[in-house]
Amino acid sequence: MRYLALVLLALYAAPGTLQAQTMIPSLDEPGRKGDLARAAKQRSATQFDATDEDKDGRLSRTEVAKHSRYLTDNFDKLDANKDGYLSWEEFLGHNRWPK
Ligand SMILES: [Ca+2]
Ligand SMILES: [Ca+2]
Repeated sequence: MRYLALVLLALYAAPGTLQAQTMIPSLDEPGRKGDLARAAKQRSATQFDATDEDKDGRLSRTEVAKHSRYLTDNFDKLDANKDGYLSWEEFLGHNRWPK
């Protein structure tokens, strides 16, 4: 489960090209693609919420360091607006799945 989420994250977080964005199925897409998107979003949300210990809706470097090697190693790359926190969208690497 965790592995799949990371693979999806790694795939989708790859340099945020327009193409990568459009490859992400939207949550209301019917059928298998939508099912996968909804399941992946659910898993991502669970991981995000578990990591967001102070529940301020964003992930600090400290929170990330306790929970994810991947996010720790890629923090600077993922922190698109360089505010020192990962938002839900930055965590996902796209903005097609509103939280
Ligand atoms: Ca937080
Ligand atoms: Ca940020």
